[in-house]
Amino acid sequence: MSTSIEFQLKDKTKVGYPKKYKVYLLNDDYTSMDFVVSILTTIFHKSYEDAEKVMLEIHKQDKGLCGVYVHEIAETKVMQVLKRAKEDGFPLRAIMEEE
Ligand code: TYC
Repeated sequence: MSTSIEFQLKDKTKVGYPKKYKVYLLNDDYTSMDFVVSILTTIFHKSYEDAEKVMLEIHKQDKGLCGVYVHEIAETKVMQVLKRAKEDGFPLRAIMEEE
């Protein structure tokens, strides 16, 4: 018995690669450099040295790439940054852009 549900499921199957999203941190005048480094080591799993480099790049260029992820993970990273920033009283912002 060939059922229409079978065809519906097949038609909805996604093929190919999922879209990727770049997550950036943005510069501001109030967030401490140490806090940004701690965000980069804990949420984005950078080494201390890489975290310092990215933090300084953001400080000088106004924005810096922290990582590239599928949509759900990128969204989670942005939310984690905003939550930690709020808890610590910093205005740090994170954004995501389709790659
Ligand atoms: N500009 C901040 C300062 O001078 C440091 C900073 C770096 C803030 C990166 C945000 O995403 C940022 N304290």
